[in-house]
Amino acid sequence: MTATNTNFFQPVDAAEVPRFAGHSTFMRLPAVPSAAGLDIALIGIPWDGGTTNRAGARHGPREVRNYSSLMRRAHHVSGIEPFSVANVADIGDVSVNPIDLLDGLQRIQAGIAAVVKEGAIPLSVGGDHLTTLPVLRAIATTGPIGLIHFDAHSDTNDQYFGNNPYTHGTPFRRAVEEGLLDPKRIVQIGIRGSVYDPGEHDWAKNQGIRIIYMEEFVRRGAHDVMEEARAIVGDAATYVTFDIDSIDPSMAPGTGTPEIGGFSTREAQELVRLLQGVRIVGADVVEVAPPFDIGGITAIAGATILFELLCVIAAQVAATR
Ligand SMILES: [Mn+2]
Repeated sequence: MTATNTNFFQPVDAAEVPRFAGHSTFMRLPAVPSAAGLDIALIGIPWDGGTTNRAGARHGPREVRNYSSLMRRAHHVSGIEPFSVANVADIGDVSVNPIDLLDGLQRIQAGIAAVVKEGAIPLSVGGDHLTTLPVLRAIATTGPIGLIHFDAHSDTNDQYFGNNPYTHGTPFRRAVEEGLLDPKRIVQIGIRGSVYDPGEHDWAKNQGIRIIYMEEFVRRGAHDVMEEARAIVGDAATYVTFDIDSIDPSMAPGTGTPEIGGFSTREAQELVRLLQGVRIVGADVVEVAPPFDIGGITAIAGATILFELLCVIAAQVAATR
């Protein structure tokens, strides 16, 4: 399955050029102008216009690029060499509009649609969680897809501040309403924290969305939970979204809406590795907010989860080539 191709883009080797030198790109890969010829396109979505509390995720892509210089060529557990079995590069950031929400959503959708059109799998870094909605609009063009969603919050609320339907607390409700996601193929893992109302998750549950609260994860463990998650999404097209606030704020404080009692970074890595076998058509890491980070630990977590996702998707590319 390791059909390696020496024409694929390769990261700068840290044994030749130190990590702190050179251009800052995802995984130290070349920056290319489009997704043409790529299997997996790494792309930034520097937009936090849907943030309801602490803003700053617009700065996420740049900091994740910076700390992704810590990633190396191969995964130490799976043995996957993502840059040898898949052609991967950094295609830059999508166009955004920080002062117009609806135009911002349209620009993000157009940016991801350009990736999909080239046949590449978009692996993006937000941005707040509302960015996942236009990404899904660009990907789920032929019918609803499945979703594996790591988060402290369900993000299935309806309206905020009056009649505003678009915030980072509403993307998955909108995506179900728009027919982008099949609610019976959605699983949310790590949900926790106080709620606006005891019935806050009733809408999601009534749609058939499976919510695995943090307390259930702690009881069952990663293997059992991910076995169920893989069964829920089955063999069909599935998106994976990783909100960095699913990780405990002691390990990922730089985020908009921190909730204690979260995953350790080690648990998060294990969960992502257990995605192996899921048919992933796109994935993201969202809500890294550098203004609230300390020593870059949240950006390191975001960059490492991005690498974990990349390795799982690259293995899938290699297996289906
Ligand atoms: Mn979220």
